[in-house]
Amino acid sequence: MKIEKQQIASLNKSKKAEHTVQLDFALNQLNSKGIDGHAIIQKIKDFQVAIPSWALGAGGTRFGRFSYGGEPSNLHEKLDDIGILHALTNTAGSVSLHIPWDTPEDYDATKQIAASHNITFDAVNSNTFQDQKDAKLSYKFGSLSNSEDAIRNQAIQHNIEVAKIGEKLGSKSLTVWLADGATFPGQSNFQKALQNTENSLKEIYKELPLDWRMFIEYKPYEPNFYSTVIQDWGTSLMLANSCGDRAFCLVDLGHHLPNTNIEQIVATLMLKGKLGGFHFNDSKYGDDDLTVGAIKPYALFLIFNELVYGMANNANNPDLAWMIDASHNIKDPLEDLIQSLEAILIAYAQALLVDQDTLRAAQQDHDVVKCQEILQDAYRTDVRPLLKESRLQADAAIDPLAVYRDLNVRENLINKRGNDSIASGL
Ligand code: PSV
Ligand code: MN
Repeated sequence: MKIEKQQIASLNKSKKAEHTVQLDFALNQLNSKGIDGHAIIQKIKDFQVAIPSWALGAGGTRFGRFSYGGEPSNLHEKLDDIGILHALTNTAGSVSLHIPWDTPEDYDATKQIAASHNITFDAVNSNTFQDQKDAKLSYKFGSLSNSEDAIRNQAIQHNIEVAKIGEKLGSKSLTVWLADGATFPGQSNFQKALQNTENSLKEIYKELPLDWRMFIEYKPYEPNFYSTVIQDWGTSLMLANSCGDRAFCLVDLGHHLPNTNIEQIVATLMLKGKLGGFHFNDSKYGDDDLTVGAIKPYALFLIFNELVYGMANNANNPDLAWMIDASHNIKDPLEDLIQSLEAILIAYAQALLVDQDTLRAAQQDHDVVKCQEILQDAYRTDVRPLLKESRLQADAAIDPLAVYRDLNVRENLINKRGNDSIASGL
């Protein structure tokens, strides 16, 4: 299914009058504070978030999985779904492939379909957290950290292969996330596991094309419950530094112990020019993979405040690879992704409103009350009319969720693909 611009334009018509009133109000409000709302609209319009190829079907937990119906059962259908998201939102302009779940069979056809939806290929993700069908050796006790040379080597070769696949599609980065660790004390030697991981990552890094980046993702626990080899940002930074200039840390919002100050981590990594990738989701307890902004929207805003500050002040930090990394267990995955994109853009736009100069002056004066007022004034501003306008200007939907429902997208997908098609992934 492909959504035509014309269909969106005609549904936009009914929302236009109300939108114009709300936009005028928002622009005037910003204008009175000396903020150019149009510049913010442009920045929102330019912001693109990669959609992971594994997030277009229903996710699940270890207790079960409930299919959604109409799920894409191959890569091309997944690209079609991202095309729908991009047509509606103008924010989902790239895909992040997980290999081997979504290895292309016909590269030209895959590239053609992606191009027809204006979708580019973002970071490719390797997978050494599962044993693949034809695998000779098992990752049950680790991959890049494994104590056995042959297993480490298999995992290294897989990562190199994933980069080769990405190269054929125009990707420019490889994300490595390891499930390696230990479930029980004494199970593995911490020092040797870390050393093996460092050596393995260096081997992979050495083979990457010179215009590629490597992102090293960290996570404190799960699937191993006692220890994880790359457990935190410090370990990730240490490994990135030892690999070289084109290796960076990747922050996944769900990969922190409760109450971790993620905004401070972001600031630290950007100061050092070492933040490369970012995975969005939200959580209450652990790596819950819930819709970003659903549980802690203020924390998301504070994180974006540091990201915006870093993007303006840390020229040594590269442009970030943004990606949604959530699991859609009970909601329609496409609706959930639309909600995610909205939450991301809201937090981004609010962070753009922060008056950095006044904040700096208030910090210098140790005026703590004023500092808080500045942040909360930005956070409490309704920026949704700016998001709507950015979409309207890009021929996307003023209200993507409403258009999605008005066009009966899910019903159409079910009619075409059936009720029990299953998307690959977790
Ligand atoms: C691991 O929890 C993770 O966040 C990594 O990014 C994986 O690639 C992704 O989820 C999907 O399994
Ligand atoms: Mn992730």
